[in-house]
Amino acid sequence: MNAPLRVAVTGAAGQIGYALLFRIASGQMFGPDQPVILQMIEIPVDKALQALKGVAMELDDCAFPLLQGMVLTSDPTEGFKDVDWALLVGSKPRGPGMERADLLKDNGKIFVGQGKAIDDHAADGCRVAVVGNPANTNAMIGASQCRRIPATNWSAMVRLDQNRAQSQLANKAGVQTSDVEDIYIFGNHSPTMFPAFHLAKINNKPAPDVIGDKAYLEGEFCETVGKRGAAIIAARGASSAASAANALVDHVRDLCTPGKIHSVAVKSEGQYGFHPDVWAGLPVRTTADGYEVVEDLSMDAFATAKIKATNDELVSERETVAEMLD
Ligand code: NAX
Repeated sequence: MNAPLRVAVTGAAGQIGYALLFRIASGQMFGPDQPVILQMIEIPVDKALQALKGVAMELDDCAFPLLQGMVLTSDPTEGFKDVDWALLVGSKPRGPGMERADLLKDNGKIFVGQGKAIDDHAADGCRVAVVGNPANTNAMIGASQCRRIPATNWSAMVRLDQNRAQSQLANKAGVQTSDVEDIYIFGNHSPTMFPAFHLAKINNKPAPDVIGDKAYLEGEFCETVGKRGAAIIAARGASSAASAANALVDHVRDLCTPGKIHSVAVKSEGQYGFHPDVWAGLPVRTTADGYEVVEDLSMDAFATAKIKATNDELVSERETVAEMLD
């Protein structure tokens, strides 16, 4: 058996937390030989901490062989102490009538504090995955606070969008999801994202040839993937939780599996025309010690225009939170 990994999860009593923690503790994120210690962080409010206690009781009741310890806390210093992975799920939801700029700023403050706490207390080499929205910009803010933990150790999740796009293409083509490959998300985790269908393969053939409906791919497909979160809320009366937790399992597992190519929001270095300082969904190849962005994939006029639109949104988010960037 390996030494246990310490894994911090913020927002641990929330709905994604509830769908996530059991999968980490059962070995689905880090593998069947990797024990874990869960360091679960919630806000210092009785209701949240009480709910967190209940989640910990249920984790106990699963008697997971890989779960070697739990920390329940509202103190980021304690929560991030010595962690190898920090999964930043918790954030403030958008309230009725709240402006997007206010949401960006309110959440930005959370990620300033968490970025500093991670830099001060996490293990050397700690890796960070941000789920809490606006995820790309929150990752940018958190990473900007760090001096010890490099920005390349930070990522934000666009994997749910990749999984949604893969499933939509499979449904449209009447094939299994495993028949669909090379579908990647470019840009923001928001309706402006670009699911790059022109690169996808269905049973090793170009997806546009198999689907044979350009208007669908450029219109309904992109819109369905981009607005799937809102459609889930309309249907379920609550936002995506199990699918988001599942996507985070995929995101982290693939970031730990050299050779995997998958969609991750990372700090842009100007690839594909993204502003060099925004955090954009890009196809990355996991390497032995991190990742490299897959470059030089072909972009046609439609793809270039979609990337410009999502880049413009990321640049404007960056401008809104500029004073929080260290
Ligand atoms: P919930 O409201 O169910 O849970 C969030 C939890 O975070 C709450 O228990 C809250 O007390 C806690 N929290 C808030 N601020 C915190 C802080 N500073 N430190 C620790 N805990 C804190 O939301 P849930 O449905 O779990 O969603 C969590 C976040 O994921 C939201 O921001 C949501 O928008 C985002 N999502 C991101 C997705 C992505 O693909 N990147 C998809 C799913 C999801 O919408």
